[in-house]
Amino acid sequence: PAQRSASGSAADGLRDAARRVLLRNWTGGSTVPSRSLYPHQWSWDSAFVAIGLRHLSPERAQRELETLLAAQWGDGRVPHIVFNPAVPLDAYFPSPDFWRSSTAGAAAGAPADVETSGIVQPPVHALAAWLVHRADPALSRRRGFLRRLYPKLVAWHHYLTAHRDLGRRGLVSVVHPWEPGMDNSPCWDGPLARVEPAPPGSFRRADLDHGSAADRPTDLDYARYVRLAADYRDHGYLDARAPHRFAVEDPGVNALLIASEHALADIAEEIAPEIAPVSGAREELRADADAHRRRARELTAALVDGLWDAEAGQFLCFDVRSGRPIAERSVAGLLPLIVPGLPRDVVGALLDTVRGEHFGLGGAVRLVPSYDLRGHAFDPRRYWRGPAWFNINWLMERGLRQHGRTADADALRAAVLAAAASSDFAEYVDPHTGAGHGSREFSWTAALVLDLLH
Ligand code: 9WN
Repeated sequence: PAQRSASGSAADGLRDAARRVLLRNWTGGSTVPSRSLYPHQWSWDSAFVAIGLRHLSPERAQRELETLLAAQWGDGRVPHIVFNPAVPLDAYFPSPDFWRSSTAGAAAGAPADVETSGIVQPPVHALAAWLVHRADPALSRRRGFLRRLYPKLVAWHHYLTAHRDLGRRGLVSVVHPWEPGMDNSPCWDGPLARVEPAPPGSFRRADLDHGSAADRPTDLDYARYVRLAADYRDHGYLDARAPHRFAVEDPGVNALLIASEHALADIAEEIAPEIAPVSGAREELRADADAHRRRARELTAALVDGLWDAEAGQFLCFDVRSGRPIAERSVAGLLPLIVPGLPRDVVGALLDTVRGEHFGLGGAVRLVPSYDLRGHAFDPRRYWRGPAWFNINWLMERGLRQHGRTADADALRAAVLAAAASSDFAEYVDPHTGAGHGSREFSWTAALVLDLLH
């Protein structure tokens, strides 16, 4: 009993600390990922934040997603950053004067009253909206939360499937390394090598004011990120016109889209009796759960056909420009574990791979690394080239639990909580030592701790 109360009070302490981070990082309508490094609203961060915030304030969790979706473009895209006009331009690069969304993005339907980036991030939002609803269904119904969000989420998925199937293989492509949220994954090294870097003096990296250079992408990476984003902008952010020299099908992005498509089916079932007609929304829109489930099955089949590598025992990224798979093991290739209805042999192989020598869960490491422990580019501290990230580990925990790996899921949950507690809610940690890197008091780390403690 003494031990139980000791761990009980440790959990209470951690819960309080996580709450304090989320309260401090709340700016009135949304949450910044980090007060110092990322002082605006980020797309997939907000989805993960909402998943934790629902335990603290279901209303704030709803508003987090509503604020993000208020900046949605006319073509359905949800921008990866929504800029706070009160923050000085030099606090984060690239700033609104680089993206110039309200003017350069006008043809793609960028909003006129708010500045955003022009690229996207993984579509975790419908999954987050469904989880937020379930935290307080009465409040959600009273506020018309799902009814208002549903058409926007449908338009978001439609943007991805209609404008971003660049490989014409029924999968979504990302067109910039910032889009899959794993900026400098070794998977992008090959496709990025074909991109002409922007001149070194043509931009100033604000991230190095806050983060150690050894923990961040290199200057050469940044020069290529800038070139790709500027090319997209200079073509009006129109996918039919932009050269998209970088185009990759990422299994993580597609897996999250599928999980979110299943969530859209749940949402459609929930609102079906009240949705017809949706005031203010496109008139033809009806909540159709079956259509969402069908689309989820089609995407799952395309994911397995297009990205599964039986020999590797995991999914691989596919370089649309070269027409070849990318021979690097990113943790993105394990994220399909969260997808319902994967073939049995695929699930079995993924579960072996996560515990095998490349990801080492339960052996060499207690948290799943972002990249192959044995990979030639593995670096335990450099961002997405090895460190363990909390959002990814939250997804892996969910995947393990969904497939009945309860002991592995419990151990991973305990390791996530311990690493968050000892690192002051770090942005990412060394997968071997658990030492914190990047920014501290990081919002999704705190939010997902709250969710796991719940
Ligand atoms: C670029 C905000 C974001 C995360 C990404 C992470 C990092 C930005 C950056 O921070 O990317 O979008 O400036 O490095 O890679 O996953 O959403 O937390």
